[in-house]
Amino acid sequence: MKHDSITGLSGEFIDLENRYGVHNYHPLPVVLAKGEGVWLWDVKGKKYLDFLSAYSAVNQGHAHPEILEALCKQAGKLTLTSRAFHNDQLGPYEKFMTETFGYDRILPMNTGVEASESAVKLSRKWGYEVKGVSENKANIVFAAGNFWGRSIAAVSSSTDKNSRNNFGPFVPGFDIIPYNDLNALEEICSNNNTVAFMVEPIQGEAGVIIPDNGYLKGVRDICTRHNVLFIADEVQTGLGRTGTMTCCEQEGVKPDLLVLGKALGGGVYPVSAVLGRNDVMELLKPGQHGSTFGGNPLACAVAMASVRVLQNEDLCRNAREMGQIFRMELQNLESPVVKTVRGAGLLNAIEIRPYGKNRTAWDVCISMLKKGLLAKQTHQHIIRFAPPLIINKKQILDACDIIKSVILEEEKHNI
Ligand code: IF1
Repeated sequence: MKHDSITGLSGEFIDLENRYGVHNYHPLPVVLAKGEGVWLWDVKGKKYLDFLSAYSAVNQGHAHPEILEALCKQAGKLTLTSRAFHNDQLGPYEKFMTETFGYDRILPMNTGVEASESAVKLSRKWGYEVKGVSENKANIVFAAGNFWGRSIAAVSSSTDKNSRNNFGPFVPGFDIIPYNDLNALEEICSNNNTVAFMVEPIQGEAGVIIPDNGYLKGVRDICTRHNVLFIADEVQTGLGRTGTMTCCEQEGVKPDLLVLGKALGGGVYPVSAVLGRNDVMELLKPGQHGSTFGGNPLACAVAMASVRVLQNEDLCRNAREMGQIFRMELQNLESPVVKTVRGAGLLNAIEIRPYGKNRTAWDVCISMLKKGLLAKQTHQHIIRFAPPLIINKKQILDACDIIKSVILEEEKHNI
């Protein structure tokens, strides 16, 4: 049975997903077939501006030629050896990454949740073997509203009921404090069993929540004073997304463990990593942690190309400049529909004021889709806008025109 989705597409692709796949997403009704740069095309050839970038995993743009070249060249040589043997890509990659980000060592993983969970494991081990916490008493602190993946450990620290419901029992030794609350952090870090605080410099899934100026500096100071590891989850904010290679550096702050993912794979391959200093990273001995695909030659080649593209094309600067234009354009739009416009670099969001006959961010996303722009709400009333960092001034202005026209139509018809 075929049905037409909102974009008039024959929906056999959607029907197949509905019949044979798990419905753990509610995608916008569009079936994509091609991507290049900031552009996506659906199965009927309609063109869209990509303002999600696969949740910041396509910072370099779709099908970047240099990343594809690295992928194809390495794929034709050697893709996967496992770490049972050495390979000729891992060492050069590890040197490149540790020098680029200023850390002693790197633990190569594949997805963001694996790297985040590896940081949790490293922190517990450090707590017992270096800080001297009694066995099984280590406590790791997270911020309310955090999102670091879908594993049992990740959802054990979640405050989102959808992420947690019916997945218990949960991992013990996790505590939650409010985001952007240094007093709460000070208090919980004075407990000697606290070994780490893992936090996003800007909370992505929570709706692009930006902490007060000085928050990250405060986190750094408190963690240093109480001998607690500061873990920055930069899976979404890192690699140019917020206008710098890491978001933390905007406050001149260096976390003890840096978690990267998403765009490290250049939009073509899952690559993630934990970077840290020797006294933490050297605690992992053979057989104590690992991954079939972690550090594979293909991932290393792709990740080096992905980071080099960010550097060579100065995409951090472009993210700062284009993000500034984006926020300026939308902030000038005095609309009863738009409550706030916020963001850093090209990680931005608008918060829709509840209005009209139960109109939500979903309706705005559908209207933008019809006008050729793809973005997705993170919660009922927040829409995240995260285009590839290669976007140019004309494209960002065209996108703003689409967003503004949709907002004005919502105003006219649905207030
Ligand atoms: C989904 C959210 C974004 C992340 C941060 C670790 C991870 C993520 C800060 C885990 C992953 C993804 C997961 C994806 C949608 C997307 C997402 F809406 F779920 F929360 F971006 F905000 N740290 N975020 O944002 O990385 O294991 O996925 O590689 O699960 O729906 P992963």
